[in-house]
Amino acid sequence: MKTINLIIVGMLVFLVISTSLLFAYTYTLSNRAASLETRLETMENLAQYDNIVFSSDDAYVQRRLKTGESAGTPVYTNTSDINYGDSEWLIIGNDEDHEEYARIFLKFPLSSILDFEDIVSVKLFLYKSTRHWTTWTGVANIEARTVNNDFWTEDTITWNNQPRYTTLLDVIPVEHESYQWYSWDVTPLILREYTSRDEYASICLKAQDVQKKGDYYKETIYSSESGFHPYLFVEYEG
Ligand SMILES: [Ca+2]
Ligand SMILES: [Ca+2]
Repeated sequence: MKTINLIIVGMLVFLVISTSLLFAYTYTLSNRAASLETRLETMENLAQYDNIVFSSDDAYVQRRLKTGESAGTPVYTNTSDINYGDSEWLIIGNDEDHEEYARIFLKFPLSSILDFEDIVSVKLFLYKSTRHWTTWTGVANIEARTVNNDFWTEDTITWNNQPRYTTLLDVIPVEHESYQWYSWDVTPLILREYTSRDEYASICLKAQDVQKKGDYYKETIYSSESGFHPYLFVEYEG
C-alpha cells in the first residue's frame, strides 16, 4: 500500500513540474515572438520613407579567439576563415588580452537616392544589442570608415579576405550597457560616391581603442537578419 502511495505522489510531483516547465517555455516563446514582431513592425514603418536606404550586405569578420589555456599554453579557435554573413549579430571588438578582434562591414545600394544635390546629411543607423560577454560598464569609441572596394559580399567575407578600410568618417562613443539606435555621419562618403558615379557605398565599423588591461569589450549590433535592419537616413534640403 505504501509503495502505491509513493508512486502516486511521485507521479503527481512529476505532473506538476512538467506542467510548470511547459507553461514557462510557452511564455518565453510567445514573448520572443512578440518582441520580434515589434521590431519588424518598426522596420516596416521606416521603409515607408523614401529617405531610408537599407543595407544590401552586412557581416562581421573576426580574428582568432583565445578560448582558454591548457597546461599554461593558450588555446585558440581560428575564426579567420569563418563567414558570419547570416548571423543576426554584428560584432566589434579590439581585445589584446584575449587576442580577439572583430569588425563590421556594411554595403548600401545608392540607386534609391535620386536627389543627391539636395542632400544635407546622411547618417548610418545601427541598433546596439545588450548581448554581453562581460559585466564591463565602459564606453567604446566606434569608428565608421570608408571602404573603397564594393566587391565583397556578406556570404563570402572573412577576416582573411576583408577589404581595406581607409578614411575616418565619424567616431561615436557607444555605452557598453546601452540598448538603442546609434548614428554615424557618413555624408562625405555618399557625396563622393555620387561624384564618382559609384553605385554602392561600403563602410567598416571598428573599435578605435585597443582594450585596456583588465577591461574587456565586444559590442554587439543587430544585423539585417535580426529585424533591426542597418540603414542610412538621408536628410534633404527643404
Ligand atoms: Ca547579414
Ligand atoms: Ca563604393
